[in-house]
Amino acid sequence: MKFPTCDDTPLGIYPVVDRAYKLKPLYEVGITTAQLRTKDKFTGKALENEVIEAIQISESYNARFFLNDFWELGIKHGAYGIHLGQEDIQEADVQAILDAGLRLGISTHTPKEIDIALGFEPSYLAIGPIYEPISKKLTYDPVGIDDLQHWAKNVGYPIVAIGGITIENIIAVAQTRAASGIAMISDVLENGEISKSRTLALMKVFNQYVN
Ligand code: 3NM
Repeated sequence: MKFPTCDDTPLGIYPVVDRAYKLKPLYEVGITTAQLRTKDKFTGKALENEVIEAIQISESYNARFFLNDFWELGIKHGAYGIHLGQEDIQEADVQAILDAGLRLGISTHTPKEIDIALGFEPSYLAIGPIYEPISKKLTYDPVGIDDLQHWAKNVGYPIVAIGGITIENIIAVAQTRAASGIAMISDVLENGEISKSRTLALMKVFNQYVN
């Protein structure tokens, strides 16, 4: 098991959105990696249509599009990659994702979970929550900057930092240079919709430190 890499450039600011239509404004300002995480918002044909729309728009911008959870739909419609949490990874047919040539990202929150994730030789590993998450309650304590740096050093895979990252604290994360990608749900939004200016501000900090 060895998943493909995510190409040469850092993943960059990595927004996680709940609707496919939110991807276009992100790509328009130069976002190169994004994730659709609809959770239980859609089912059946509506979900599939959302996935198709997301993949089509991502392909037209040559963006690295990761689908959260729904690995079968991701394989069927040719997503760039699949992102799975710790429980999902145990239930998914990881071999099928690999055989289809998709990338795989895995969420981790502790050194033990990092070890488990490394067993899958993924394309990247997400570490979080760096700070208290804004949009999701987690049972895990925030990892913080020091542990992010420490854990990332021993991993040997691209890291995505996630959880509570905003324009106010992103400099501390970027300065570690530990992360190939910095992911967020909330801070690219304004009143629930994509804010291009907020996104650009985050990208500016990332590019200053990571590129
Ligand atoms: N996963 P916000 S934290 C989806 O630590 C997600 O695995 C996390 O949202 C993890 O940018 C998180 O609003 C929520 O804090 C990120």
